[in-house]
Amino acid sequence: MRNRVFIKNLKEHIGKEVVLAGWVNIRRDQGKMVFFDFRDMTGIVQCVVLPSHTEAIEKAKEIRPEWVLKVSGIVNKRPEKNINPDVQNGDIELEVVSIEVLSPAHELPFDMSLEGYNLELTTELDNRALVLRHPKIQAVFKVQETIIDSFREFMKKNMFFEFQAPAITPATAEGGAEVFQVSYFDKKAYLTQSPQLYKQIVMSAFERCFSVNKIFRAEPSSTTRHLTEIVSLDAEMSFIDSWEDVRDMAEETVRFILKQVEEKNKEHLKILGATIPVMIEKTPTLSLREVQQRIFEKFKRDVRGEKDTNPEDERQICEIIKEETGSDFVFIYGYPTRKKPFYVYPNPEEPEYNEGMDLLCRGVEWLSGGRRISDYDQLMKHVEEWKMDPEKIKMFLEAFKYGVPPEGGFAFGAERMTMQLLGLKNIREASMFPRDMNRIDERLGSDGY
Ligand code: AMO
Repeated sequence: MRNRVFIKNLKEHIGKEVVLAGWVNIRRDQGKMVFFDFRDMTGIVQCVVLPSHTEAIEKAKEIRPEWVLKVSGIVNKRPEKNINPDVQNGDIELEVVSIEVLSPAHELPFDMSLEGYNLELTTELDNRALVLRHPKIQAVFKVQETIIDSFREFMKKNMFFEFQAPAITPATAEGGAEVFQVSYFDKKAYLTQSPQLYKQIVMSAFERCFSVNKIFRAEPSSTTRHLTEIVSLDAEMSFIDSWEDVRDMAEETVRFILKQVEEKNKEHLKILGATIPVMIEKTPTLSLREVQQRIFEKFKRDVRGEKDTNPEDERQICEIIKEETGSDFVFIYGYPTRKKPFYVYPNPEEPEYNEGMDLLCRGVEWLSGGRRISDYDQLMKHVEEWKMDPEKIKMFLEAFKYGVPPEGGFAFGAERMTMQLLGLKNIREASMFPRDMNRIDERLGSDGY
């Protein structure tokens, strides 16, 4: 649309006539005048229609929330007594000269105003197409956009090479049964659980690599922290001295992301009432056994000897660390070697424990990673012990046959990060079109075409 002015730039046009295009938020009739709040992707402005503009006032009396309009009007400073310093454009208003209706809207099924909006999650997700217009919902995804952008930015700053990981794979990288099989001509194939094996191959050629990709987990349970389709932020780096180099890179990645969100999403954090998690200078790092001991001492709950943490452990260790250090984050390392995938590096001094790690934030796991086995013979030994068929991962093994430096990497789930950073109660709130056991957008099926 030629001549269109964006609402955020209105102040540059005081005293002049401009053309705006957008949606009606709310309309208020006051005697002979009509007021309405008008929004586009850049903000909101109050419009006032005076009775002297006879055609415009006729139209203004018809318009309803979500009608799409093209509006011409003069940008005026508001009289002193009408200034509202708490809202965008609170010191100006648009005196409407003419209104063109581009698209009327049906009556809304629920209150979409900032204050009145209060939907159950299920209703919210069932009405995603409309609800996406609400500023609180938009704020979540604007923050998520910053998280993903900043991950990419930080990786590139640190010379990681971005590659595109395949979504259809013949192997199940993380093992286990949580995979979706796809019907792929006459072959067996799966939706990728993780780009793990590919990122290690790419690292062996490019030293450092990362990918932003979809991963799929056929999680049979319906929890507040699991989705079946996830945006995974994956990184892999070589020439490490120890798994701690990987941990430090992960920590600096998070620090950068938090800083970017804090700077770029001030308004979004405010509207959601969210506070950025606290990352202290050095994030506390505990072994799994230390974590279990600390939980035992503090809560008298004995999980010592368990092979992994459960959600209760994760909540409790975060509570302990927060109380002691102020940190909302904690790294846990040293899991039982046989409980993790074959590629994880065993601690040479204590091979029954590995150099794998997780990062928890506010009681929930954000990231997994660690050092990997880079020695071909050791890898082959694990392949055998894990009872894997070397023929089936030949392409992966090939990379390691020809010289690979000590290496490691990590992966974050973008939705988990968004959820914990914003203090959302359910991971579905952090996914625009969430997929879980019960939800797959039936209302978008194309079978009926
Ligand atoms: P892992 O399986 O722990 O590790 O996954 C890494 C991160 O992805 C996110 N995540 C999930 N988020 C929502 N719903 C799920 N069902 C789900 N599953 C995983 C979490 C988790 O921390 N290959 C390793 C990573 C590596 O070692 O580099 C892996 O996939 O935030």
